[in-house]
Amino acid sequence: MGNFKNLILNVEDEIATLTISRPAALNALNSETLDELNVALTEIEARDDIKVVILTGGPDKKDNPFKSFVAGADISEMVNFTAAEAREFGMKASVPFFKLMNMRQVTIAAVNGFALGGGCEIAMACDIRIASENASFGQPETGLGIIPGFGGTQRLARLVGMGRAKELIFTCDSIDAAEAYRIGLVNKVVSTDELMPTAVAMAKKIASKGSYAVSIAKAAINNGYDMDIKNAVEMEANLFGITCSTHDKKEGMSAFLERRAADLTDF
Ligand code: CO8
Repeated sequence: MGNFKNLILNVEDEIATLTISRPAALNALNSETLDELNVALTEIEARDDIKVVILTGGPDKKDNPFKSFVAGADISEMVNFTAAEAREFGMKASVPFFKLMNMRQVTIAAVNGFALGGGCEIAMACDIRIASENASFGQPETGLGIIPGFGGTQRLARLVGMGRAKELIFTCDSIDAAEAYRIGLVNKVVSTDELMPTAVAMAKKIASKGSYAVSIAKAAINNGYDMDIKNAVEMEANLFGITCSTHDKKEGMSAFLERRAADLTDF
C-alpha cells in the first residue's frame, strides 16, 4: 500500500487503522493530507481482506496520544485562499469524506482529543463515532469568519437535529464527550485507555458478520436517508433481494437451522 507523509496505515485481522499524523499541527487537514486520505481509502476499498476502517489521530509533538483527533482544516493553508481556492479545497475534502461515508467497508472514527472544525466534520463522515472521555467537539468556523465547509452544516444537522446544529455552529461552543454522547453526536464514550480496544472490539464484531450484507445494509441506510419513505422501502426490498441470492444467505440460514456456526465469506 502507498507510502504516506501524513498518514499511517496499519492492517491487522481484517481491520485497517488509518492514523492522521501531523504532530506539529494537531493533525490539521491540509491539501496534501486530503489527497493522501483519498489514495489510502481508494486502496482500502479495493481490498477484500479489509472489512472495517478505524480512523484516528496521531500524537502531538509532545507525544501525547490523546491531545488531538483532528484540530480542523489547516488554518495556515486557508489564510490566503481566494474564493475559488476555498471552493476547490472544500470539494477536494468532499471526495475522501464521501468515501468514508459510502465505501463498502464500515468506517469508525476513534476520536482521541480535539475534533474541531474539519475534525468534527471528518468524524461525522464516518459511519460510527467512539470518543475518549477527554475528547471535545465543535465547529469554530464562524469565529474565523468562515462556515463549516467540509460538510459540517449538512452532516451536523442530520446527526443531532437542526436546532442543536445551529446552536453549535452559531456560538462556536465546544462540547465535551459526555455532551456529544447526550445529543447523539457520538455512539459511545470510553476512557482514554479503552478507546482503541473498544474501537477494535466493535470492528471485529462487525467483521465477523456477513461483510457483503453489512455493506449492503450500509448502502440501504445511506441511500434511503434522503428519499421519501415509500421509495426508500422499495429500494430496501431491491437490496434485500440481492442479499437473498448470495452464498452467505444460504450458508447463514442453513447454519442456523443445522445449529452450527456459519462460514460467511461474501464481500
Ligand atoms: N490549523 C493549523 N495549525 C493548527 C491548527 C489548525 N486547525 N490547530 C492547531 N494548530 C497548530 C498551532 O498553530 C500550533 O502550532 P505551533 O506550535 O507551530 O504554534 C500547534 O498546532 C499546537 O496548537 P496550540 O499551541 O494552539 O495548542 P493548544 O493546546 O494551546 O490549543 C487548540 C489547542 C484549542 C485545538 C488550538 O490549537 C486551536 O484552537 N486550534 C484551531 C481550532 C480551529 O479553529 N479549528 C477549525 C479550523 S477551520 C476548519 O476546520 C474549517 C473546515 C472547513 C474548511 C472549508 C474550506 C472550504
